[in-house]
Amino acid sequence: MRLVVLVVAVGILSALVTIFVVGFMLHRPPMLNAVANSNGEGVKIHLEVVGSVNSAIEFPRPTDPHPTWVSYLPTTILKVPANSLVTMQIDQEDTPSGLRNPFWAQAQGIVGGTFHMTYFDNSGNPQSGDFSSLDDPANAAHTFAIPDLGVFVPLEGVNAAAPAGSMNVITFSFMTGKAGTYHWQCFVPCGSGTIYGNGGPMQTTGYMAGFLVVQ
Ligand SMILES: [Cu+2]
Repeated sequence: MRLVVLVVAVGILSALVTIFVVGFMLHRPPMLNAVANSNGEGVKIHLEVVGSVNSAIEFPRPTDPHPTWVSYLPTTILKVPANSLVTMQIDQEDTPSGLRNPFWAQAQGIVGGTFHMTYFDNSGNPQSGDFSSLDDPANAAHTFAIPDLGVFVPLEGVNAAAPAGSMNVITFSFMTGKAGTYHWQCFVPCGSGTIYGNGGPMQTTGYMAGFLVVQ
């Protein structure tokens, strides 16, 4: 009798572990295909960055298992063509967390060396310009970085003086090379409530990390 109970219990446990592991391994966020850029040059990807998934304006994910996590939206699996110009538009709505390493405040690996940004100054007035870095690394909310392609772009946090619901719009371009799958991620430790801010959304594909699928 004891042996039967033991065998059944072990069977149930291993089935649960298998379901968990397979489910974890098979879970992949959806893939976003780049679209032809309206200016006729290369392709374009449009993303939104939110302080919590449930505050999304442009790309809501109502069934997300982590509605309070910081995230790129709608997804972080991005498909782009090889040897092509890719233009990114990132609508950044989160407030600053600050860079632990000020080095990442410098943009790298983008066409022309600068990104265009519309933002709000300390008086809450809208401004825009082209920048090669953030004036103050403490103003970074997130970064868009593809280390294997040498692409690093700091994303300025929305100024506290900006009207509610404001976003900074950051656009920049980079070139893809040969086909492959390249990891990309945020370098601001923005996973609040986790150890040193590096857990949760920082470690989970679909939030602050993803893949650039170059084909
Ligand atoms: Cu981040």
